[in-house]
Amino acid sequence: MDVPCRPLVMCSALVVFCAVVCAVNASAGNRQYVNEWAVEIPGGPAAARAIAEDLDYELVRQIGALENHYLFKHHSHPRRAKRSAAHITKRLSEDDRVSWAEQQYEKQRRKRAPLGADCGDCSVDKLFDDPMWNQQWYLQDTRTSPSLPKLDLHVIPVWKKGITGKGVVITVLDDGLEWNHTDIYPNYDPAASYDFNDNDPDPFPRYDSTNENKHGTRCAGEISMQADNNKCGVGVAYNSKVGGIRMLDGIVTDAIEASSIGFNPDHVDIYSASWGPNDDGKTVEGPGRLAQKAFEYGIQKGRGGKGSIFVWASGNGGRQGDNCDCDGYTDSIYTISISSASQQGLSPWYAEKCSSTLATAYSSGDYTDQRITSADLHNECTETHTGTSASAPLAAGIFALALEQNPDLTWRDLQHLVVWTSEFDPLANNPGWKKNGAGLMVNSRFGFGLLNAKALVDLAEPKVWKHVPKKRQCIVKDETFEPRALKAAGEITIEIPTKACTGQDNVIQSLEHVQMEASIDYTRRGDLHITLTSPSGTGTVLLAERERDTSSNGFKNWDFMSVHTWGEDPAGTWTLKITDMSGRMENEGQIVSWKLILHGTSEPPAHMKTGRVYIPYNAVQNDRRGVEKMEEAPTEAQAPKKAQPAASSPPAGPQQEGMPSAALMRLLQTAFNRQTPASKSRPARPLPPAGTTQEEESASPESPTRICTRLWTG
Ligand SMILES: *[C@@H]1O[C@H](CO)[C@@H](O)[C@H](O)[C@H]1NC(C)=O
Ligand SMILES: *[C@@H]1O[C@H](CO)[C@@H](O)[C@H](O)[C@H]1NC(C)=O
Ligand SMILES: [Ca+2]
Ligand SMILES: [Ca+2]
Ligand SMILES: [Ca+2]
Repeated sequence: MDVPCRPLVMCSALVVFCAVVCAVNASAGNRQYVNEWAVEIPGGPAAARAIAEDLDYELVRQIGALENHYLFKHHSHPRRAKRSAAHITKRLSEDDRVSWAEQQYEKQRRKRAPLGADCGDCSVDKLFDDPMWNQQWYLQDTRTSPSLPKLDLHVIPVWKKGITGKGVVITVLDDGLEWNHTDIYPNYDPAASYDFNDNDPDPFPRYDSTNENKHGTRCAGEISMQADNNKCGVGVAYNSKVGGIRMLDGIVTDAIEASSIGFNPDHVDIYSASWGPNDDGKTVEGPGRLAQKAFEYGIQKGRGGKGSIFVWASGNGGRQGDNCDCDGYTDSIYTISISSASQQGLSPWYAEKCSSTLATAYSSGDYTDQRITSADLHNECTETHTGTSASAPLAAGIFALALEQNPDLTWRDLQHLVVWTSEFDPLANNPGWKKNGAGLMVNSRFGFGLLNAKALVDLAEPKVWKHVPKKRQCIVKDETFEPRALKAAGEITIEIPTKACTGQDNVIQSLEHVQMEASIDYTRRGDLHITLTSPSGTGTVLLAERERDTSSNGFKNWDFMSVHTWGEDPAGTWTLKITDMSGRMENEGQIVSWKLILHGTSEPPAHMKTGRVYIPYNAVQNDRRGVEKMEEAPTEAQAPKKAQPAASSPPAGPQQEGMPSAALMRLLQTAFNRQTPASKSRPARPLPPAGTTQEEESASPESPTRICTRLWTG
């Protein structure tokens, strides 16, 4: 079997081999076709059965929630083939009863988890008896002094209000769920679960010697581990219901993705996905036709019409120079794309940058940083869950808390809540922050910042929250546009004046997402750099260079998506700029077409009528155990922040550089926590050399294979 190259293989010794061999692009030539066809049959199930019988197929099932879409398995075609069976597809499509058919092929999908070494614990209060609660630094305040920077996601105050995820259903789209794990079982929801790899209702993972399929169970545990049961740790939404969709342990096709994304959308509230196209730094891939339809269906019909919540890990390709702008799942306006920050409040080595990331949750960082605690296969526990894989479920858990507080939130309400309550301050010591024209701090590493569960849930309170106004869409294009040539060292600037559909129903005065749909031919795709500047002057990188992307395939109607201009008034002149600074003078190409799609509302949402106020995160009241309040001592750690231009920087202001003294404080905090007497069994590990924590861009990269091997053996 071709095990080393299955998309499921995680960062292991095999990666060395895999990095070379698996780096196929998604071009048709490399496809592995399977004996399954997705078929659209307007006549419904009876017609589907009849066609299947007539043409020698097994009717496997409807594809997710997509009416009239069915999965057929051919009886006499091989399970896998290099070539597509065009004659079979043709016969199907030419049947009068069929409106569309496509043979399914394998998609390269990777779990977003670099493997990690062991990590010890730190001593904190005993709110729960769970043995690993002490290690859950991202859920409770483990500071030993109020002068240290506050880290946690501010969840405890929400729990203290009695909000713990009750009545909210989350499913984890992954490699299975060990549902009888004793820290998960009481919250397990079979109605939110299915196995699309084996086509049965039981998502139990396949065990093997390397525990390859632990990922889904770990992600689910973060959300819904039981509290106070003396087992493992505590889930963010420990009274929510959690299910698993097993879909990564086998060949992933468009039909399987769509079935998973669209699974039981009237029952499931939140879908958490910590996987995506290869993070190899050279893939450009988005949802196929069916997966895209499944997203649209979920948004329109899911949760009784309020819209399914799709939470997506932004990707782990940082060290491969990858960039989530090229991942159509994180880049979708329908997904809430979540990135990671380390315990030191820094962007970790694996994180990707892009303009579609909405917010951030904690995860692993350098060696010395603590990681994420969860349930693990074989009824065990782990304290070493890592990567953006670990961040997305934390976010999903926080969103479950918001949905318990206010079940009427729409998918757009939730995105607005995230934008409006995420915190800049705990991540302020990173470069790349800018203030947009609506006064929102935003960064392509973190979106609008670190999730603040309490602020989000408080704002979602039904008596406070007003649904955001109806969504409008205004498309701006230039009918007279002629393709324009682009060369190395050249630059194309396209000015796009717009009234944002003023005078029409769909006038937009307050932006949500912006999409730039473009087709670009270029001899070396990875050398392109694309920016979009809004009328308010917010400059957004829509595409950054990717050294490994040597493809000459360009972009075909690719939707570059940005949230950076959220809340701005889009009327005025936008500027699209495409450059190539690679110095490779042989490069050439053209921009063939473009279309600017503005999403937003005709009036500003109620909560935005007064501006966003940013406060230092330490001043966010600490409710540890609900009794003590941290006094707010002015400290060295805060001092430099006050001096930062952050809150008053002009739109699209210059990047801020790291603040060594605060970074140092974080380092000290980490060191200090580790030296407390209660810390157990932590193998002595040196702190990273000074400097590595200050600026992650310079603390860079061994080759990916080296880091993987090192972590594997470490
Ligand atoms: C990928 O696509 C390019 C064309 O863009 C092609 O030359 C190449 O053979 C394909 N396969 C791999 C493995 O790169
Ligand atoms: C869960 O189910 C598996 C497979 O049936 C079994 O081997 C395991 O012992 C069960 N675990 C628990 C905690 O019951
Ligand atoms: Ca099964
Ligand atoms: Ca527990
Ligand atoms: Ca990626």
